[in-house]
Amino acid sequence: MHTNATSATEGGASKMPEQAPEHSPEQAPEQARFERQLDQGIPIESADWMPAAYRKTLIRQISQHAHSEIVGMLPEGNWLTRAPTLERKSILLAKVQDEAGHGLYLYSAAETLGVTRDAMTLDLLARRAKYSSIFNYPTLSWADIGAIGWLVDGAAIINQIPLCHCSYGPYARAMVRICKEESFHQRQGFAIMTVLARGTREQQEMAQDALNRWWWPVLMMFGPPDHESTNSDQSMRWGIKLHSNDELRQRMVDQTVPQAQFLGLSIPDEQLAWNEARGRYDYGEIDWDEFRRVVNGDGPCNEERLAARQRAWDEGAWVREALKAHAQKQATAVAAA
Ligand code: FAQ
Repeated sequence: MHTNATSATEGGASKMPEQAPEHSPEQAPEQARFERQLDQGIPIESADWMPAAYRKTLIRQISQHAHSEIVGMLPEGNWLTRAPTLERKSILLAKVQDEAGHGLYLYSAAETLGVTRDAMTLDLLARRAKYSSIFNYPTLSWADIGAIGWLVDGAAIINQIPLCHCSYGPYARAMVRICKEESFHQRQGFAIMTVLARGTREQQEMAQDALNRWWWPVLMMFGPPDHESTNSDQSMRWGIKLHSNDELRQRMVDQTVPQAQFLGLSIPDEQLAWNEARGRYDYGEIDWDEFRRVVNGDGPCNEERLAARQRAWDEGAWVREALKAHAQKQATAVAAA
């Protein structure tokens, strides 16, 4: 079993390439080439020289993104055995499996930066790495499955379409397929909400209750307000982030309000109003204390989510052992041939 407890982002991961400090005179040509690639929109590839801080930021963001996809299977997984029909169950099963695939593409993209998947997982389990705040909320009714697809996948698309054009090639390419699949996920969520919103009074109430509980946490998914976003400036200079947290959050509001109106549901925000001058919606204050609490481990389901990931890690130890033993056996056979 892999027990390396060093941090992936701190450079402790076993395969992290050695690099001299940034801007050393010997690396000026590489630095210049890197800057030129960014300016010309030429993707940075894993074999290219890159500043150590760029590599570290990518590992942080991509690994956290991968963890989010995997932890994100848990709230919906809760409803696989409770889906109302066989058709709904098979659709949900396919969606949850897609999220597993997204996690795998993203772990693979991060691995091209020289970090191991084991090191990333151990960072998550040791709470050194984050995952999206949204997955620390419970799924209390079937309508929550609709709300997750409609709103959480909807937010994910808004955040991730720009990432298809980010500066790091393997991340950008992984995002293309992920976004296509998220688009199906969003539609299936909206389809669930449509059925409920056109259903009995009780179903309409379920749909409204789900929207009430998910709306604000979904807006928090985009990260802290721009003036508190510690990574944005640098990540935007590097072309890792193409739009600010607040800009993407605003797009989410503008896109979702007409959809809620179509469903006959009300957004739980008394300050929500169309601003003619801006051509966008104004919306109310987000509870950033709640965001910070959830990100720092004190959300409704943080303990449960990490316990599930820890269990999967422990129970998967024999698979990792078996894979290693098989690889060793093959290497020995090749050496002997
Ligand atoms: N939750 O300086 P910034 C999905 C942290 S996938 C937790 O603005 P940055 C698919 C942030 O890490 C959803 N932590 O950070 C799906 C940083 O802390 P650090 C995940 C958050 O990186 C659907 C600190 O706050 N998507 O939904 C959050 O420039 C349905 C300061 O923030 C991605 O990961 C948060 N919400 O911008 C799956 C997309 N927000 O690391 C299953 C890729 C911020 O310095 C079911 N990631 N923090 O210690 C990104 O676009 C960016 O990383 C942001 C944050 C926009 C999330």
